[in-house]
Amino acid sequence: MTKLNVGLVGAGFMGKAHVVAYSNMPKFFWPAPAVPVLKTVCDIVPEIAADAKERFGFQQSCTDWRDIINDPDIHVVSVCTPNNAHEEIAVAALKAGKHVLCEKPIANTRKASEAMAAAAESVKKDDIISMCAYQYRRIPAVLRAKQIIDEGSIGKILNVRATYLQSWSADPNSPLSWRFQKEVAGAGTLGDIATHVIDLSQYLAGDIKEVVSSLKTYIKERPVQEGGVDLLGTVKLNDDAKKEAVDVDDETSFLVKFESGAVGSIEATRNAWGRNNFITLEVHGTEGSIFFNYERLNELQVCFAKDPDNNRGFKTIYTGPAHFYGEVTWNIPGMNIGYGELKTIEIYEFIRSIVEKDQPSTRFEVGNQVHKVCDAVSKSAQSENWEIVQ
Ligand code: SOE
Repeated sequence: MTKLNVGLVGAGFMGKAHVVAYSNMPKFFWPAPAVPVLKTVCDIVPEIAADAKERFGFQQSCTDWRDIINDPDIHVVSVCTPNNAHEEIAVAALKAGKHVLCEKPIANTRKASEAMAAAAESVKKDDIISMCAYQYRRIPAVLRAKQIIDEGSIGKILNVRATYLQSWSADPNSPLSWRFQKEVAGAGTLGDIATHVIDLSQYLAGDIKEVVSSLKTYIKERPVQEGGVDLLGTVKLNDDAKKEAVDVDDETSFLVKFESGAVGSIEATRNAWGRNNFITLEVHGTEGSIFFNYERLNELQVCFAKDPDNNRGFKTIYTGPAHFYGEVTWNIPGMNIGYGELKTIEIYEFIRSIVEKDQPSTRFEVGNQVHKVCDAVSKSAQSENWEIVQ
């Protein structure tokens, strides 16, 4: 069986998610399209790199990502660094003939996202694969929703309401990690989480053509933590800790018009107490509606207009063996999948794309399209007008 050697850059939270998925993929998907081999892990912090080698079972570790790019035995690169490093690493990896899975958002600036999409385009002829980690597209319930829409069962889409609400930064004493620094993160909730629901909305309803938005920063400064590790609000610092300014948004909200004529709204915040990973999608069509909530990941709600008045309402489809990836994950209804299985499905699609020479649906060009929407959102927050996505 073909083996593909993996180089992982960035051994934090997302690095762990990629490793779990590379390791588990052949256990679910067998025979696997190819078997990933954990070859090199890189982190700029030497102790984290060394620790990740032991913990995750890599053959070696390094602190300079160029060692991965220059290694001719590495076939696949996962980019799990803070956002400002994506472009340099991903472009170098593609140019070196490696397949790249890059965490979202694709990049911090339009210039960088265009450069990444161009680099991916230039190596397409050599069957080099680029992929942006928009893993929520792989949720079986979301795939079923897409199928229901494409079959025409809810008619023409009129409206899409999408939210991505979390609470991990709602406490003012949650430390100032790189996610609150524009230079490193590019944006706050807009890049970090709104991008997921922009991608999902476009996946279900087609491209967004215009937006009018508002960006808010509620907590203007936060305590500075030691070290660069992103604790995602799991640690709270004392009131008397040294504080520094936050220069990104805590909340993004915008109205959208789709190319198709549908309209909708997107909201994202990490300051919503009580909401944890509250990704919701509600789509209203001329013949019915669908509703999805990540906090109930294995369920999809559907309502069909054709049902009799006295019997019409949302019903719950419980995803399992009869749905996408259901037979290879857990083949008893109700056993359910979670974040780990989702990342595993994403890695399967990445490796399958490489082996079948089939560019994935979330290739860099699609990441760049999401970035164009973010640009229009930022522009509109300044101009307070509708802005065209271009
Ligand atoms: C933090 O908000 C975060 O880790 C995001 O960066 C991810 O993209 C999201 O899927 C989970 O939350």
